[in-house]
Amino acid sequence: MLLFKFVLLSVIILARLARSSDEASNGSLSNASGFGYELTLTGLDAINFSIQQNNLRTQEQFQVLSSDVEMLRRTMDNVGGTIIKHMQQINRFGGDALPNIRNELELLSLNVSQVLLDTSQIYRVQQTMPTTKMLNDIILQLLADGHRKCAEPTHLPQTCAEVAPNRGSGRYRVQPQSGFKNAFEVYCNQEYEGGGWTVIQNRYDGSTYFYRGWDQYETGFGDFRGEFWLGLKKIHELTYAKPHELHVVMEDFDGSVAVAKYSRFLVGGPEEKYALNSLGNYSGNAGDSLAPSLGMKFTTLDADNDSHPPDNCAVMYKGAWWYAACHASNLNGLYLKGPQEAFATMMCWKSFRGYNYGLKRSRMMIRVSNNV
Ligand SMILES: [Ca+2]
Repeated sequence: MLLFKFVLLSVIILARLARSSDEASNGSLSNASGFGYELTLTGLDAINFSIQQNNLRTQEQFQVLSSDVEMLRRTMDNVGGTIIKHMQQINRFGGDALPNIRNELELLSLNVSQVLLDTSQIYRVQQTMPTTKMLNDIILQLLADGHRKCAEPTHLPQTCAEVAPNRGSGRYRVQPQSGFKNAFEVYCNQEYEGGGWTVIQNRYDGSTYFYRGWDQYETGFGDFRGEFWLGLKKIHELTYAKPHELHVVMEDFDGSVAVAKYSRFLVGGPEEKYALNSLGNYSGNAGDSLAPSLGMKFTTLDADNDSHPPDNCAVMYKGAWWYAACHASNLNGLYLKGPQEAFATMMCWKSFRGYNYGLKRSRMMIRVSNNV
């Protein structure tokens, strides 16, 4: 009974621990919540082990008592047989057989007392059995809950800015708005200007084809280890969850690097055709060739949302962009190397190398901005 009370008390304490751990994970999302769960699970494992041991002991005890009862039943059968034998002796020999019969009866009385004692013990064990099973069920349920909660990610960074700088550049799962938006994978650049940058576009050798349709530009394509486009939906979610700045870092085939910086980069949602709703202030040495795109919807070869009535700018200039009628930059255009006779169909930035030059490298990176 004492053991039962101890186990029940432990379960209550651990349930409270689990609940307070829940509250912690909903609140500050600190490491302490994970630690609390580990503590809870360790405690639950210990109790579960203890319960199983107790259960085993009870079952063993029950088996021993059952065999004792069986043995006593046989003894009583024998005694019954002996009484009948002595009754026959009394009938045959009279009072001479009485002392023997009295001894047999005393033995029988002792055995019956023992049987009664053992039976009441068995009854008590049986009474505790459902309680043990009930506790086992509670423990198993708590353990299952604990394991489920541990399997779920308790905290993902909202953006690359929350990834510790010393973890280096690479792929990370982010959740722009905790508990509301879906989590997804991004590539974080941790070297450029202090790190914390989410790369939304990366091109440097033309290995990935960029002249693609709406669905591809919406969901993203390419490979984080190489060239890629992150995807308009993710860019929208990131820039709406928190204010972001945009840096466009470009390089030509002569080794010159130019940067265009925008203080507030904001891309609308699907109902706005991922319009470029804000750019903020421009700075840098590449010149502002994104200005004509401000307020424009995104256009792809199969979705004409530009302000050029007769034609689709994406088809005319072999890219996908926030075209107006049509552009001063075309960073998703064809990968053509250096000077070209072709006009503005390549990956170009008008104020850096003009409309007839295919750039070597283009990287568009966004980072949470504190200057808004
Ligand atoms: Ca058009």
